[in-house]
Amino acid sequence: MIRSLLTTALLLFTVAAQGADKQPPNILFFFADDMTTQAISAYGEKRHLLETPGMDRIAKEGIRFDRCLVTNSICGPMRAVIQTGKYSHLNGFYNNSNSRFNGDQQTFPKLLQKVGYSTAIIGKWHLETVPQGFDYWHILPGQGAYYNPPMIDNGKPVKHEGYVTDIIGDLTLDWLKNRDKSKPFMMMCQHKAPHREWEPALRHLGFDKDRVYEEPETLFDTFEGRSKALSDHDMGIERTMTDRDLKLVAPTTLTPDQRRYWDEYYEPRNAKYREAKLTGKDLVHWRYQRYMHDYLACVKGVDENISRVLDYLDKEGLAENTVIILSSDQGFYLGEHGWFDKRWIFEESLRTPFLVRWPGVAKPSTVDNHIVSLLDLAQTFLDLGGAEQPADMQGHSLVPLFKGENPADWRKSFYYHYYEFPVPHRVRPHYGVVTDRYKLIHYYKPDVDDWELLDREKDPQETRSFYNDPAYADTVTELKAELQRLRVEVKETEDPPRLAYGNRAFEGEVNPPAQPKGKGKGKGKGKGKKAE
Ligand code: SGN
Ligand code: CA
Repeated sequence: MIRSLLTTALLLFTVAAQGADKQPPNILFFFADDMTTQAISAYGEKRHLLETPGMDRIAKEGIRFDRCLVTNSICGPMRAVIQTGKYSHLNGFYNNSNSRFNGDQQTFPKLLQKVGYSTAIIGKWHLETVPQGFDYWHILPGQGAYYNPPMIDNGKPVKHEGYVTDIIGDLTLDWLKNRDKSKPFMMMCQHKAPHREWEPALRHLGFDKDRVYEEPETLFDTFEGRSKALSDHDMGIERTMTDRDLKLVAPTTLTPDQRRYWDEYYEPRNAKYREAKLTGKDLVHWRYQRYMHDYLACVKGVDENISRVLDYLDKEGLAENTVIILSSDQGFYLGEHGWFDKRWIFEESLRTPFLVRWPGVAKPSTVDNHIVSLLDLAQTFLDLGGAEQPADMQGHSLVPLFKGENPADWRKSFYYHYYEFPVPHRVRPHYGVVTDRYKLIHYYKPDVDDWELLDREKDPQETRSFYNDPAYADTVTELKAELQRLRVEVKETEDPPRLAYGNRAFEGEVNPPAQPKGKGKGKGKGKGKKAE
């Protein structure tokens, strides 16, 4: 109680210090699911896969962080890390298969509410239990659907018509327009796209005019000399992609009108594909092209909806006092190592996009190379809001970096731990230490006990392990000591827990009850819209 009075007093003091008319900054957090740096033009991907003017605008008017890392490269777990500012072993949410978020624990939105913020979350939540700490929540149950998605509006099941990314954009704008204007806001606008099965807005089908995308150099990685953990994966373009992924069958959620539009684009192309009877590498080449069209079209939808919201902030004079942060729950493989999906400690899925705009504070067109993490977000949000940062949170506020400072004691190494196995994708649990140059990795169960050392300077594609190379013996010794130091620091000193294997499907409380046929339609705000 005393603490909360003190924080309120601090907030009032901050308001006074900034001038009576200036509130603490609003925070607008754009989040996407599985959106990787290779798909954002501001990150300068060699393959030039897509133009993203909306996101690029944030980078141009602010800071592009080049080494924002995740602690556990998968969806639910990273969302729990963001809520709590704690690693999975302390917040209790290890994996998508068996975990449920304990919403009674300390989270940043609850603490922001206490210092007078209005808080909202719209879009993908994926933490199974009911969101806490939000004045307004309007979320997708579970993974959500791309077309005509059911959603849950503050506990009430609703059915929207249209395309999920546009609906989340609309709901975000509606909330911004109707919010309590006497308070600063913290809005989490969380897109489902571009998550598998990468289903684009109908208006974006064929957006690339059948362009042929350059392939990554490691599309046919053989994993020679690597742990069995890698070669035994189940996330390959060749091995794992399904007819649904490849749009050889249509989703069941389309209306008949939408389905006609869909077939018009895919059917002639699919007919050609069937005729060609591709096998081996030719089949992988074809699948890669189809994957790129669909994934990138989904990102294009996200980009357009970010632009819409940025334009609204400009129009309303809100841009000036709103900190924009854009990120994703992890990176993603766009064919590197022959993969899609995420999970690994390797660069494409360890690193996640992180763009920040803070007019008048963050210097435009800056690139920052500090090792930062989504683990830092809770404290960053609290710091921005003038709230106290609880001592048991495990990150660091990024506000000094936003201001262009270069703290001498900033982290030089980072601890990572992934747990989910065997389904989906058969990626064996592993933990490790990451520095600017190296990664030391331990794949520890159930049927492997392998170490690898990666040297990004010598081998940027991460196709070799130097662990058994005598020239690296000292490096291995030093990194093992650093790994142990970090495990003590983050309080994961026990042997990794033996989590139950298996993929129990969850029916969380936030999943709406099944609706009788013909009922519950058209109740949502996206009513009457086409999925385009
Ligand atoms: C689904 C996907 C997987 C994906 C997980 C986790 N299969 O199971 O490919 O790895 O979600 O994704 S799908 O065929 O149902 O799309 S996450 O973003 O929630 O972590
Ligand atoms: Ca994800």
